[in-house]
Amino acid sequence: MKKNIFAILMLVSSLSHAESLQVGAMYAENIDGIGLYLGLEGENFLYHASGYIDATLLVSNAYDAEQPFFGGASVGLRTAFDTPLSPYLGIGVYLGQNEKEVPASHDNIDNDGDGFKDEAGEMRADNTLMSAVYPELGWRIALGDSVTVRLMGRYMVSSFGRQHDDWFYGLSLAFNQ
Ligand SMILES: [Ca+2]
Ligand SMILES: [Ca+2]
Repeated sequence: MKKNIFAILMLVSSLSHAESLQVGAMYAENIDGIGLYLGLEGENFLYHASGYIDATLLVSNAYDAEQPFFGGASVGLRTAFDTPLSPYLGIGVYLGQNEKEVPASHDNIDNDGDGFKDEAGEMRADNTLMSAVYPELGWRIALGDSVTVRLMGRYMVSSFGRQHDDWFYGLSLAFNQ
């Protein structure tokens, strides 16, 4: 998971048209979830739309009781108006995964490469993928030319099923370069 996040951060940092660094935090009450993201947003990605790519960490016991951390990336579009205070609408996609150690002493494979198959206590890493699509809405508040604040609601529709869907409410800050 750490390797993937590093790769995503490298991708984010190589986006040449990006105009601002954004960082944000979200909370979802029903699934007791937390979301953290860090990435880049380009103000005029399309006509009257900004685009972004974020490294995103989602944490919820509802996703996985043993390993609730899902690391991945979000990409999306948001309507953009050239006023200091404006509502906005957006849509995005999240793709992430977690990794946990599970017992592997009955699969006839030497999972840890120590020369012994299925010895007592042998483990393997198990990856679980999760994807989500989300509509987003909120307010965008420009504080001068250098800082933009967003208050947002994001409804995550998860590949894990409807019991994992929830509203995330968040605050993000963008620092214009
Ligand atoms: Ca082994
Ligand atoms: Ca094994």
